[in-house]
Amino acid sequence: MGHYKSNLRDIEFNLFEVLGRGDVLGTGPYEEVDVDTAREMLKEVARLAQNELAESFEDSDRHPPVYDPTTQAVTMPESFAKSFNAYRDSGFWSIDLNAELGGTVVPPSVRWGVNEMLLGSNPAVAMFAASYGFAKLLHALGNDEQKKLAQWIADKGWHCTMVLTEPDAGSDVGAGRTKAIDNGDGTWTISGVKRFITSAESDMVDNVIHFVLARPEGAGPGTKGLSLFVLSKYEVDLETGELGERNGVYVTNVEKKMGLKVSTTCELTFGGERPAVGTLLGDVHDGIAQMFHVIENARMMVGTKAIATLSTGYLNALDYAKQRVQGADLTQASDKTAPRVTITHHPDVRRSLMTQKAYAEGLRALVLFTASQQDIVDQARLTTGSEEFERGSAADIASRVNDLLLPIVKGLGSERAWVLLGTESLQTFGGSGFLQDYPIEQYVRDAKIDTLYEGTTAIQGLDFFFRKIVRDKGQALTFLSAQMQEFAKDLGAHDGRLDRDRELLGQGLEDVQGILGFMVGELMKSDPRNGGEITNIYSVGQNTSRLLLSAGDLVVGWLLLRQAAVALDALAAGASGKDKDFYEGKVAAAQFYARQVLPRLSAERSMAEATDSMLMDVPESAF
Ligand code: ST9
Ligand code: FAD
Repeated sequence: MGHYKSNLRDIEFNLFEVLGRGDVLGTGPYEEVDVDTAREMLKEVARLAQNELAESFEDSDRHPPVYDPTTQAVTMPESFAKSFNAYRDSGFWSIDLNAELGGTVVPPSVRWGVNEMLLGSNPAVAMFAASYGFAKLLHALGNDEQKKLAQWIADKGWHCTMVLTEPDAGSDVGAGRTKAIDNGDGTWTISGVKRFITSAESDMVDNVIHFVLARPEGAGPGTKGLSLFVLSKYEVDLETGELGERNGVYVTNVEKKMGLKVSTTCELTFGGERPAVGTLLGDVHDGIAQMFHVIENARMMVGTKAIATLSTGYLNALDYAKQRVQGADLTQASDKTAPRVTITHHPDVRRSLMTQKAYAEGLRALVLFTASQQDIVDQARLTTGSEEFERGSAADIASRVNDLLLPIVKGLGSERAWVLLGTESLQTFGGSGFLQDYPIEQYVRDAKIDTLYEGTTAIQGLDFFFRKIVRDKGQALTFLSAQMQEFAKDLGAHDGRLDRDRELLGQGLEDVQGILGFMVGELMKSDPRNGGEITNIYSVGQNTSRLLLSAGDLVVGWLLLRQAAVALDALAAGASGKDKDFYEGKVAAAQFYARQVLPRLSAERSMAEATDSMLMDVPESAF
């Protein structure tokens, strides 16, 4: 057994008891996988995640990959290669492929349920194995030759990379200077240096396919001037899959990092001894939109990684707390001879554990609810073969809601997970949490990256407000808010047991609407067309991260209370034994969250409404 503790019961509760995925499985495009098969799959992945995948987690942190600058090769820790091969041999990656590439078609919700366990157990395995998703994308967007390459990626398991970042182009991808020159024969020569590229080198497979944003000569500025090129480390005979000549794309450094050390983070140089030659994806210049198919998936992946880590952090902390005896019960504190108790008896430890439980389970609910929106979109795509949905149709709304929730999954998931792992999960262990005897210190180091890559939290906040709310004209937000409002107003249901919490949810919704209202007001005041002053936009910018996190906390509260309602029904129907404990835990977590977390939204609103130009007027030299 390794470090990883899965929460299969809760994943199944979400999928089958709350989200009703039984209605989707075994029918239509998912007819090959029914509920029983999905449950078996999840059970086997949980076993794999707790054993073969988790086994190398610690060793590959202590003995990270070694880069040899003379050969530009990387030697991976043997233990990690073993875990990676165990995943490859398991065949579960086939759920990331489409049917044409030989995949097993499952709804996205089941895929994210599986992914959670993979990401919680050994996130770097999931990163390297993301190549199957790239194959699917290449097959969907590529020309005939690229579709053949996609099949080889799927068959051979070659690694794939997403290549955006440059030394001077991080959040600002549009500042990228990597250049592409048309060779006039269907190929392009790429030159430049990219940095921080995940999975660009290892010794576990014999080829790597890079998906690279570069600017064709003469193309315009910004992201819209970028095109997406596909470059193989080695030339590939598309009929046989045989590898030929080396291409001129070289790993010129591998970064030394705070955590997630076994995931190789590479500097990639295009050109040198040989030219770096590739092809234009789908023969169209639409790079940033094409890359966003990858980015959307990767943002969901990073959020899920963070949440999965918080969940195993909490479960490890819980185990420790149930065994650690320290101090007397608070009611007997003055009696120096009172029996010593396990720390789960102390109110403050209970507060900490319940905070971890509520967030871990609430954030999981957020991932799987978001994935259930993807199910609707995916089903429509597979059934109609079209990417375009009628305005106002179920698929159109689900697609917008998914877009709205993605920055929350990524932004809130990573922020809450990284902070709570440090302030609560590690803290539960006392001084022992600081040691490498337990996995928590590694969780904290490994999870910090989640707030940074795939767009920092600030970028998620900007995306959430400007693109997912303002540009969407609030359609997805209005749809979701109506559902929350309806739930909040359903007083008296379940014998009124959730009434107080529903009211707190209603108040929270009002507070988040208040923050949003303030921001929209400032946005309007910044519009010169209405006689506004452009600098008022700074008051919006001071609050985008706040809005993202506040709206996220609210949605999590709603999802937890929905779960509590399902749990109360199950209890009323006579649940017993372990099930009874599980459902009671659900109700407790939701009520705790509603009472201890949601009221903070009122303070967030007050702080938002107090925003003025003061911060922006402070001279830089005064900082
Ligand atoms: C990284 C990797 O950090 C870390 C981990 C790697 C893990 C391994 C890989 C796993 C991948 C798995 C996936 C497999 C593939 C699956 C495929 C399945 C089929 N949504 O606002 P504008 C587009 S990588 C959609 O003007 P700026 C849109 O086309 C590095 N599209 O932006 C838009 O045009 P329009 C990660 C969006 O001011 C166009 O962009 N780096 C969205 O020019 C321009 O939009 C980052 O994430 C969206 N939300 O540029 C960079 N937003 O408007 C972070 C934009 O006409 N920085 N588009 O529709 C940003 O995101 C910036 O906001 C910016 C700004 C670059 C977009
Ligand atoms: P900057 O963009 O310089 O940001 C610095 C700070 O300024 C941040 O706090 C940011 O939030 C803030 N900031 C910047 N712009 C704004 C703004 N407009 N408004 C408000 N705040 C702002 N990239 C790839 O292309 N492929 C990969 O596979 C990949 N993997 C990575 C793996 C690791 C381990 C790391 C560390 C990075 C990886 N990246 C990858 C790059 C990653 O996506 C970037 O680091 C990230 O997008 C941030 O860019 P930056 O580091 O240049 O920070």
